[in-house]
Amino acid sequence: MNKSALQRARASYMPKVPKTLKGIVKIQEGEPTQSVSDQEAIQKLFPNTYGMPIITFVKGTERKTYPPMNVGVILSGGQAPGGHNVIAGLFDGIKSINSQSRLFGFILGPDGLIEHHYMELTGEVIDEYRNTGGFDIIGSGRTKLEDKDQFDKGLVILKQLNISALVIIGGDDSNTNACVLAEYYKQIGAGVQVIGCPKTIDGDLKNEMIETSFGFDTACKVYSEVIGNIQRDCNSSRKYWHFIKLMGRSASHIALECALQVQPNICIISEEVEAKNQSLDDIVQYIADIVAKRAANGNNFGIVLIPEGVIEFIPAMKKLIAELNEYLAKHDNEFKRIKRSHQRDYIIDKLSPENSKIYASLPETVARQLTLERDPHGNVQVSLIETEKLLAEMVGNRLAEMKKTGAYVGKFSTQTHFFGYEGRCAAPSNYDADYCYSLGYTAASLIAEGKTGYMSSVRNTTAPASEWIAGGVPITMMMNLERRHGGLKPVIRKAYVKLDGAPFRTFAANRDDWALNTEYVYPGPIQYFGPTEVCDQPTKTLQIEHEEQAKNSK
Ligand code: FBP
Repeated sequence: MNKSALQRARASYMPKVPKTLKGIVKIQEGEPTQSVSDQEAIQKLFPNTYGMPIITFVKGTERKTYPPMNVGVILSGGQAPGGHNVIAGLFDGIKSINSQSRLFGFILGPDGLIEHHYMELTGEVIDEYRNTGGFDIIGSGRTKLEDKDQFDKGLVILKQLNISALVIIGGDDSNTNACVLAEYYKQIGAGVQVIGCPKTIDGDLKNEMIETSFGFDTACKVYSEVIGNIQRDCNSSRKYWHFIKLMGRSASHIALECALQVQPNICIISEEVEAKNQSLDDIVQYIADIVAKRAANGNNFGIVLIPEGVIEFIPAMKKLIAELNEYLAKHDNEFKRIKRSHQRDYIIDKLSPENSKIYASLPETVARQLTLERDPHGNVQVSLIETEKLLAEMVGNRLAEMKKTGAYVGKFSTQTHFFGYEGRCAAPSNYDADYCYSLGYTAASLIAEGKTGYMSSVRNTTAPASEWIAGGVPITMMMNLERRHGGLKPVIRKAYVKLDGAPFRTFAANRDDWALNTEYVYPGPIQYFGPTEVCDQPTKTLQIEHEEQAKNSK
């Protein structure tokens, strides 16, 4: 494999780990736990894995011996920086527990388990991937592991390879399924433990015990670097408004974190849009008013950050999308027979008056995206809707109207961007390299202690890594019942931006100032070598949350 100079130097980086994971480790078990809600129902669904205690690993004195273990690992869902280090930590962890242990990777996500595609991850393979971005060591996939038939097929290969524990590295859905699998294998006495690891750049797999999902730190730093570069360009030529859409399928954690890092003129937060029942028109007017105010001060430039999922948080758009989904699911063939140039009018004619009016007001391109791009479940793929172009165009139209009444005097030229894939496979920051390695190493200790249905957890991560707290959280503890595909299902509760949380409040307290005054911060690229205050900083979100917790606990 050809490597860049940085890759070669970075390969020898030794991730920092909690001091309790070094040397002799002892397990400490807390009180029995409960799910976040719907306790009775969740307990019924998970009789074998419900109510287990939270686990913390502490320094031990007595060296125990463990038999060798064969462990399987799966990468599930979207890529996130640091996945390779979870696998490296897991490998080093099981080897330190017993040097005869072996690690097998299932290829291209859960499909690898079901279809029996795997490879042994030897020391030689692992060394090629230490501290690198991407999931390419074994690849990832989005197949959902949720049927008994899949579980049984998987068990055949697990038994063949003598694998006694499976580690699933994934987001909220994949970890929910990991728990269902753990419960099933325990119930049938399969002799296979299942451990989850919290992954997603979206940052929406977090709770009291899981501070952050891995990859969020690096992805946000990559986006903030390029947004900062654009801000500087923007402040140099002073002639463009940049509309920047940021990945994050649903929750706005990425947009909020980037806003805290770069201090843009505008950042839309989907959760606030929903809470205030805002319409598309309200968002357009909000942006147009700021553009007009800046123009009045002679500033015909600025930066707008838009979370990827905002469209679905606009209550009226949500209703429109729901009606479109349902209508097109039933009349797909008929719709496809309509001439392209007549499709828009066809839809306007078929929708309810309220939704028809909204649909008719959308620019041609977005109206088309709403009807054409559908996922395998028949839903509009909101991530493909070019919200940044939609808003830039609609704000331009609004400003033209305002110009007529004298409410706006200025020039409005736009550039649009979408940052998502650029950050998902970046080389992990020190934070993610350390955090991921520790998560993998912790998973190995959970396996050695015979645990199943747990998520690997590493906390206190705003402190130096040596002080981090490693352990395990029962996955059932994070669950509640949610309506999915028409029925109630047990799922890990997704974490959205809390409007009363300290990170959002910090943003809200500053945004009017950032809107009118140009207060840009230019974070620059992630640094891998250098002083700790440059290389090891966690996200602003995490820092602000921890500062508030510390204040409240005084
Ligand atoms: P995960 O939740 O699986 O980690 O994926 C997150 C994400 O990166 C979203 O931010 C984005 O909307 C989506 O994946 C894109 O999916 P795909 O890689 O299938 O295009």
